[in-house]
Amino acid sequence: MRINRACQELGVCTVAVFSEADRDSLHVRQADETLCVGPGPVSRSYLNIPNIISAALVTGCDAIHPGYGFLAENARFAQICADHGLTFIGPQPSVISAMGDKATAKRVMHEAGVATTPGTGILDSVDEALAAAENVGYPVLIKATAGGGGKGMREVRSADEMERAFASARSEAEASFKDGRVYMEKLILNPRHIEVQVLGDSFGSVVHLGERDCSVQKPSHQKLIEEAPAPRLSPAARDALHEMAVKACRHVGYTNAGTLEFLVSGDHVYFMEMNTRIQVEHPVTEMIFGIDLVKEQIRVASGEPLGFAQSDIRVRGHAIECRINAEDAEHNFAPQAGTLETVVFPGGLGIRVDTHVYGGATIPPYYDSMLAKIIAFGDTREAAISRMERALRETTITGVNTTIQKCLEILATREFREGRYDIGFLPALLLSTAAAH
Ligand code: MV4
Repeated sequence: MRINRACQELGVCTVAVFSEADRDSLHVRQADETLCVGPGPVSRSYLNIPNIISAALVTGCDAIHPGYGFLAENARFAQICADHGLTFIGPQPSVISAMGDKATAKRVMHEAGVATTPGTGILDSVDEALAAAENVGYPVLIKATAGGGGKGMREVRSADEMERAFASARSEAEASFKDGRVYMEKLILNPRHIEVQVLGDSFGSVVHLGERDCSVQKPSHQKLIEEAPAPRLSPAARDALHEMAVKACRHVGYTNAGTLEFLVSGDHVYFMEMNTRIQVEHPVTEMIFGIDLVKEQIRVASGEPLGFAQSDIRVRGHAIECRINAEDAEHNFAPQAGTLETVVFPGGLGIRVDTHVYGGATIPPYYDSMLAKIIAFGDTREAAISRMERALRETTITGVNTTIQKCLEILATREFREGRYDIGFLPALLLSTAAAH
C-alpha cells in the first residue's frame, strides 16, 4: 500500500507478493503485478526467502522493499538479495547485523560518541553479573543481545535477585532467539521513548528528520499512539538527540532510512537501539516535514543522492498517529480475527489514513492485528489532538473489536493533553480502568 503509492508517484512499477490468506488485501489490488508466495503461516510465505527471491527474479524486479516487519531487518536476506542482483531497499547487510545485536550496537554507538546507558558488554556468568552490578549500581536490567522489544529482559533490584533473573533472561533469550547471550544496563526510571528518524545516501550525506515520542506503549511494548515533535522536550535535549543520531550514522556510513531509539529522562538521553528499517510510525515525521520517506528510501537505494540537505528542511506543525488494531483493548489487547462488516474511515483537512482493509475484508489469524493508522496533522499540538478526536469519532469499524475507543480514552487524559507521559503511562491507565470495572 504505502510502497505502491510511493512507486506510483515515482513512475516505478510494483510487484506485490501475497500469501494465500492475503490475496484480497489492498496492497495486492494496487500493484501492477502480483504473485502468491505460499500459504498463510508466515514461515511458509512472507518469511520464506527462496519463495520471495524467486518471485522477484521471475517477474524481473530490480529491487525489493522489505516493508516494516518480516525480513526487513534480516541481514542474511539483504545479502541474498545482493547475491541475486536485487537491490535491497535498506542499509548494508553488515550494518543490519551490527545493529541487530544490541550489545554490539551499543558498543558502536559509544565509539561514535553517542550517550549510552551505563552498563556492560556480554556477561558470561552470574558472578560476573554480580560484580558488574556493584559498579553500575542497582536497580539494573539484564537484556538479551539478540533481543529488543523486551524479550529476555529482567529487572534486578538487589544482589539476591541476580541468580534467578540472570538464568531466566538467558533461557528466555535462548528459547526466543537461539542466542542466550545477555548484557547489563542501569535501569532508567520512568523514561520516555523518543526516537530520531535518519536518512543517509551512498555519497555520505546524512540528515535527521526530527524526533517522535513513542512512549504510549502497551504492557507488551507495542506502540499505540505516536507523535512528532515530542512534547515538552527541552531544546538542549532535542539538539543532543538530533546531533547524536547524525553522528552515529556518519560513524557507521549509514545508508537509507533508519531510526535511533533513545530513553529520555529529564535532560538525560541514552541510546537504546537502532532500527534499520522504515517504521510503522514514519507518517508523523512525513507530515511535519512534508517529505515522503519511502520515496527517499527508493531514491537513495537506486544510487541517487538525497534530494535535500539538513538546512533545506524544517518542522512545521504537529502530527499524531493512532494505531487502529483488531484487538480487544479490555482483555490485554487480544487479537481479533474475523470478517469486517461496516468500515468507514475519516477524512477532511489534516487527516491521513493508511490501511489495507475495507468493508467485507477478512482478518486472518496469522499476521499483525493492525488494520489502519490514522494520522492527524495540525498547526499546533492542541489542533492535532482535536482533529484526531474528531477523526476517531468519525470512524466506524464493525465485525471485530478495535483500539479506537482506547485511543480516545488516552487522548482525553490530563497526562496526554499536557504532554506529561512516559513509558509507564499506558500500563498505569489500563490498571486504573480495569480496577474501576
Ligand atoms: C530500558 C528501560 C529502562 N532502562 N533500558 C524495553 C524494550 C527494549 N526495547 C528496551 N526496553 C527498555 N529498556 C534501561 N536501561 C526500559 C525499557 C522499557 C521500555 C522502553 C521503551 C518503551 C517502552 C518500554 C516499556 C518497558 C520497559
